Amino acid sequence: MAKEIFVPDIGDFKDVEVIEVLVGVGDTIDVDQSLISVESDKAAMEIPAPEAGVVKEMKIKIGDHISKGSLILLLEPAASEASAASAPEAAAPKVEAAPAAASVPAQPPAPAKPAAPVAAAPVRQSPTAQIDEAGFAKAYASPSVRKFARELGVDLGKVDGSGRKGRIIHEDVQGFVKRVLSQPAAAGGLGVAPMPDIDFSQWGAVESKPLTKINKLTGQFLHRNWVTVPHVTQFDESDITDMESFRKEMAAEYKERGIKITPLVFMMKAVVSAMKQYPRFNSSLDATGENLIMKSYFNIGIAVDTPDGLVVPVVRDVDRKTLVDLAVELGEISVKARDKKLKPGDMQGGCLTISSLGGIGGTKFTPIVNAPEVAILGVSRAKMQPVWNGKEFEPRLMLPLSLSYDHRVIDGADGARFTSFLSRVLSDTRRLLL
Ligand code: CAO
Repeated sequence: MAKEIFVPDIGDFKDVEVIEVLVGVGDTIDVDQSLISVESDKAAMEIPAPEAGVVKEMKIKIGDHISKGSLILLLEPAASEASAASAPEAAAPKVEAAPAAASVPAQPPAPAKPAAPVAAAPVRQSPTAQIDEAGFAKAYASPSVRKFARELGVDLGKVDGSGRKGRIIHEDVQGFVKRVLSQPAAAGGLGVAPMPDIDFSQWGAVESKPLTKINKLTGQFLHRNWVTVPHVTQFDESDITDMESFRKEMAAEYKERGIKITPLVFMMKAVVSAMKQYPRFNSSLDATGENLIMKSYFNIGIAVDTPDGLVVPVVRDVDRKTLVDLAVELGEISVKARDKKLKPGDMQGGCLTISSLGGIGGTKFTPIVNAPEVAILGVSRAKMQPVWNGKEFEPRLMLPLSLSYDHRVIDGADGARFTSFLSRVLSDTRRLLL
């Protein structure tokens, strides 16, 4: 038999307007589920179901005015409650089920703190921005809408209300989520305006040249790394005067054997030495972004400029090779790269990349991290500079270093420690023996 569900004791609220009907005929409802929202001049509140069951008939509609004792609906009690329904007290509205616990004042102007049950609702991962609690509290919405918004992670302060007097209703929250999800940012893009399609020939003669396969591939990786890795670039310099005089001696010796010894091989060794000192530079974030994979091998990628674009072959086990071994290998991979003979495997497994523009020029630059590596060392052209030795200026050969790193993995202090260490090793290559 259907049971009449009345408005319980709702305190000072009398003749208040029904602003939302939250259930309909045929709905199966739980005990304490909100049935209707009412609103007075001062606040809004929800009336919860005193028991579970199926709604048989609605007795009120939006716009009606109700007070304690008004009939809300007819309910067919759930099986477990059916027998208890015959008890006289079960038929009467339960005052202890008063809406106080489920109620949240929701008038628009007064900033109110959401009631505990709402504030405690889990905030799920959502495509929306973080919730501004002050704006959320001020939003003009009923408790059930607030709860709904919390569940979806929607910041009510950003939602426009289409209800009476600008009240935010369920449909407004749903519409907001749909709009956010349909924006490119939610799909992993950046939500930036597309580049306009411009006819450049309107200003003069032009020629369209297709990008090479390497240009396109490199472009994709560089773009991904540029937008997904939070970069910091640490600049430093190293006094390589002594290293250069030693290198020149060696270079003259090995030139007859067809081996070219450039500053790069010293840098490869010095970088490995710094990676051993600061192991986070020899790591990668795993796909979840929650674990660091620490590596015990030392493979260094070398950026090589070719007529078709930039490639990064990898020199393996640099820690186990001599300067001469590295010079030979560097010569070989440079030729392979420029002759397009590199295989995909030759460009995999790198731990940290060196991009040396020292043979070309420039003072410093900001290289892009070759993710999933976490750092890249940019090297510019060494230059004679006056350096103060405590008594006088001395001409010293100074090498500019630019270390870009992934700030999710490496802190600024470690970035500076790494380049300082590198600088010391290059200034005194005897340290490579330690
Ligand atoms: N300061 C001063 N001189 C330097 C130097 C430096 N930092 N680095 C190299 N040199 C000198 C070398 O000693 C050499 O001089 P000599 O011919 O008198 O011996 C000359 O510059 C040319 O060196 P190199 O470029 O042929 O050799 P390398 O070992 O320094 O570099 C390679 C090899 C493959 C890295 C280089 O040829 C190359 O392709 N560099 C470009 C990398 C690049 O494009 N990076 C950018 C990536 S982001 O777009």
